[in-house]
Parts: sequence; structure tokens; C-alpha cells
Amino acid sequence: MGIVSRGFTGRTRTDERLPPGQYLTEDFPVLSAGPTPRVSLDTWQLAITSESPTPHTWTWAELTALPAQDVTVDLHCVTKWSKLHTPWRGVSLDLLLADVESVAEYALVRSYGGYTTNLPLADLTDGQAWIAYQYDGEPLRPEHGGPARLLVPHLYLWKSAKWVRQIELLQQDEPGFWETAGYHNYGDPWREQRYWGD
Ligand SMILES: Nc1nc2c(c(=O)[nH]1)N[C@H]1C(S)=C(S)[C@@H](COP(=O)(O)O)O[C@H]1N2
Ligand SMILES: [Mo]
Repeated sequence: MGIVSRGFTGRTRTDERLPPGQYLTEDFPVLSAGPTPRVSLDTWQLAITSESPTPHTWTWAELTALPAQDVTVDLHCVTKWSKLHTPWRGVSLDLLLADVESVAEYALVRSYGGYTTNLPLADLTDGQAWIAYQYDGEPLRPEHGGPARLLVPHLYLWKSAKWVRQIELLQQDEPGFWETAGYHNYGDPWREQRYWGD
């Protein structure tokens, strides 16, 4: 049989994966605005709250019993480092939001330790966001957000709240910790939305 040329294999060049103003890093820097909270898996809980009086909650056993996805994504930090092809395992927000009925258009994400960040609810759906609990085949280390963190790789990494505890669905946008301090409200790395006014 002859060899059929398949043309492009879908691989993209590294420089095409690097948003404007970013540089590549091989290591995995830790950026935390405060001390690393230690959360016991016995009491750990994730809640999705909305205008409905009954929150949707998952214990650690419940979360990790759900079907998980393995995803390899690029990370872009507003401090200008990017790390390509990072391997995570977690539960898609599409699955967690499936039974949540809400007219909300915004989400405010709250972490153990008090950190918050906001984003449109649409940015958490359609295969764009996960509650990640493994990195590179290992339990997610506490300094990187373990037991579990939000992973929203298409936005700057400050939106990927470590030690995630609650996703509050809101009808009005409410800026989080860095957004209140002058970071961009949306944070698209491809449009270089670093700071308020960008
Ligand atoms: N709870 C919490 N989540 C957080 C932060 C934080 O300080 N607290 N820092 C954010 C910022 S600014 C970045 S760049 C990434 C860093 O993730 P890493 O430490 O795993 O690299 O976490 C984001 N999530
Ligand atoms: Mo950051």
C-alpha cells in the first residue's frame, strides 16, 4: 500500500501557543496571596449555590466518585509565565452544573482561606472548566490548590481558584480578590487583559 499524506497532524508550534507578552517556563511556580490552607478530606465540601434555597454539595468521596476527565492544557499567569501541556484530572463543571437550575449569568468562586475570583458562568461550561484534583498523575499538591482547585485554562491563571470551596451563581457580576485590586475583570490572555482598562 502506498503512503497517504495526512498533512497537518494537529500539532501546533510552540510560539502559536504562547499569548502576547508571555514567556515559557518549564517549572511550575507557586503563586498564593496567603498561606496554604490545610483542608481535611473528611470535612472538605464543594458547594454550588444559586438563587435556589438548596445548595448542590459534594463531599470528597462524592466528587471523586464522579466520572473524571484527563485534560492537557496550557497555563498562562498574568505575571507573564506560561506553562504548556500541563496534565490534569478532574470533574467537568458541565457535569457539576447539569442539575443546577439558575437564571444566573455570573459566578463568584470562593476558596478555603478566603480567596475569591469572578467570571461569567458561560466560561465555566462547554468543556472549558474543571474541578481538578490530580496533577501529572498525582494528588494535587496543597501549594498548587489541593485537595482540589478550579481549572479554567482559557483565562489568566488567577481565575483558577486554588482550594475551591464554593461556586456562587449570581445574577449580577461581583468582582473577586484580584479583580477588586485592579486586575482585569475578564482576563483573556490572548487579548492581554491583564489590568483594569486593558
Ligand atoms: N485560593 C487561591 N487561588 C489562587 C491564588 C491564590 O492566591 N489563592 N492565586 C492565583 C494566581 S494569581 C495564580 S497565577 C495561580 C497560581 O497557581 P499555582 O500556584 O498552582 O501556579 O493560582 C490562582 N489561584
Ligand atoms: Mo497570577
